[in-house]
Amino acid sequence: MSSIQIIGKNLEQIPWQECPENAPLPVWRYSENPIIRRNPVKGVSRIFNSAVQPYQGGFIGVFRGEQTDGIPYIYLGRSKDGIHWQFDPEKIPFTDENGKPFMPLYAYDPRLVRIEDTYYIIWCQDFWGAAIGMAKTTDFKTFTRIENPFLPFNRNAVLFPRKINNKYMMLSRPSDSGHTPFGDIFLSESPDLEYWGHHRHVMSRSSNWWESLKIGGGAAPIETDKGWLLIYHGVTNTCNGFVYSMGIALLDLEQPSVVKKRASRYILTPETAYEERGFVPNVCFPCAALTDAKSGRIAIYYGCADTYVGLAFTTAEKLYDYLLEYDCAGESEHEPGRK
Ligand code: BMA
Repeated sequence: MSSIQIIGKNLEQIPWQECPENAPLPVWRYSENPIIRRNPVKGVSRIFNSAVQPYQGGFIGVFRGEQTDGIPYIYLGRSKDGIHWQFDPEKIPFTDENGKPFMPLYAYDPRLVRIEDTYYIIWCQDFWGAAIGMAKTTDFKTFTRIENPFLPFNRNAVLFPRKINNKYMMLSRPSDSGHTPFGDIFLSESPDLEYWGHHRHVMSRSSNWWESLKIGGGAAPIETDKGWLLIYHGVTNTCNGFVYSMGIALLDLEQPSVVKKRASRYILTPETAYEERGFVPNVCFPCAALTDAKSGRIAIYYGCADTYVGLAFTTAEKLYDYLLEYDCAGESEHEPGRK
């Protein structure tokens, strides 16, 4: 067993189930999955690809709600235990910098990241094509948009939970406007969350079959004494369409475009009925992870088949052991990613 320490708060009430005996992978599913089922809110047929945070002794989250007219928006949900959720009946009422209503044409795959006392929501929206949208809140009542960080096309972004060398850091995956058949993870930094630059390449899709088409950030990186644990998604193509699995990498603490380790094997892949069957079959799409620094426990929230939300568990130690066992990071990945 290795030793790795999560750097962050304790979360005694983290949702948790012990690892089953002979678990084949370092991540195991909650036995009552999926935790959010079809038609969870009036006018919303499916909630998936969603993100949560501890809040006021319980949990709060931003949820991708596919409305019955097919348009995705972000809904707010609250929970006492992180498992049973109550949703607001209306989508999140974003405002612009002047307090006027701001509602993008669509909004999906939200991440929710806390930096100091502010919560940031990062999602995909229309900006003459798919691009990243952002907003902030401190009270989950007022949600103020921030300038779109990147040019189109980009459909997948997640912030780091603290500044690094005094800069905000964001991972994203530049793409095309459709069901992009390519994609690597890049890092951008900003002094103020408005102007982004110093772009660096972090990781490419690889020759490992499960991530050979494209990859993209998942949960906000988890800080540990060994580096940032990045739970991400990797996609492969088959004669029956894309398959989305979860992967794990370890990024350098001070220079996170440097990949220290990367596992050649997935940590979770669609294997259950609720992951294999749904609106888009064969999708495990991680968007958030709760952590308890004291125990090293990690609870992952992931979208299942673009239809449900699932919960899965692991520990920092299990992920790190797996990285040590299956590390495949190449020489070029140990470099900062600048050309
Ligand atoms: C990606 C995103 C995700 C979705 C996945 C599988 O391109 O659109 O929202 O979960 O495809 O359909």
